[in-house]
Amino acid sequence: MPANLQQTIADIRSMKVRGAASIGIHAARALADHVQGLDGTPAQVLRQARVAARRLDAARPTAVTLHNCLGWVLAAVAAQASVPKQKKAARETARLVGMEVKASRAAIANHGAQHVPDGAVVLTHCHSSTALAVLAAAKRSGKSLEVIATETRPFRQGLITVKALRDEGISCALAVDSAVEHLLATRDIDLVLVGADTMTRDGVLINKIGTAGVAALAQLHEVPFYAAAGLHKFTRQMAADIPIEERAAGEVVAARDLARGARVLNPVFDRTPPGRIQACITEEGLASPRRAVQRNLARIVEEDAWG
Ligand code: RUB
Repeated sequence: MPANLQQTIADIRSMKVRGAASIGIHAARALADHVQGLDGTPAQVLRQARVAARRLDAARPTAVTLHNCLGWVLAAVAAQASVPKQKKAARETARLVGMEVKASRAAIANHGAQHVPDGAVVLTHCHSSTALAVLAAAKRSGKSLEVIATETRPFRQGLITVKALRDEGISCALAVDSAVEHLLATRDIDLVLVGADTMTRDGVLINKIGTAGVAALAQLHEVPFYAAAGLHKFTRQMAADIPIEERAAGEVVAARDLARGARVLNPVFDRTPPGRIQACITEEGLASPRRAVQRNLARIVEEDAWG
């Protein structure tokens, strides 16, 4: 496998590159770079690009942004009748994918910020660049806010979140995941805001493990739960058809600390049903999960590009 492709796959698998949006942008760029080195007829180039895209796609199976961003590059390659045009189209599409994902985040930030009340206390889970963009936009618009970030075991993305919040000058606190119910019960939390790895055809949000539980507890305490999800997070697949990635036991506990013979379960995403989601924050504004799905699916690239 060419070095760049292999390196990108390794970086995604090891979580050096993580978070759905960032994974999608990196993978699209790696695929476009790979296409630059391909030879043969246009059909052969397309075939080799599809093989590379499938390898990249398998690096993290749950976040559909990866699949969509790769699909956009493949569709551009498939549409060209000469190899030089395929290479140019791959390069330009990867660049556009990067720009669109960033523009999507900015649009979501604008809409979302309007729904964060001045003085709000917000609970967030994991590290989502999109959820953070909403909070940063609210802060920049002059609102005061306080954010409680869950630690998000086992990878502890909450530490990235609090660092990013602090860099934005947003007052924040870190809490262990198991404190969520207590915090919802005892603090005046105005809303819960998370990102999205995938939004499925049946309106289900797939996001970092623990999200579904946080949403259930938010519903119990009548705290609105929002998911920031741009176009590239949507898929025609149903939630049950999206595999939930299981990662290594060593991310949870060192082997020496675990009783011999005990197993470790490490599913890293879960499924939040639409009934627990007040709204998705999309590029067009707020919408119910089902409405957001209806709007976005029409724009998602067809699977033909994958062959
Ligand atoms: C990250 C995660 C994030 C989404 C959205 O999981 O679940 O909430 O990817 O992020 P991991 P963004 O750390 O396992 O990749 O808004 O940046 O796309």
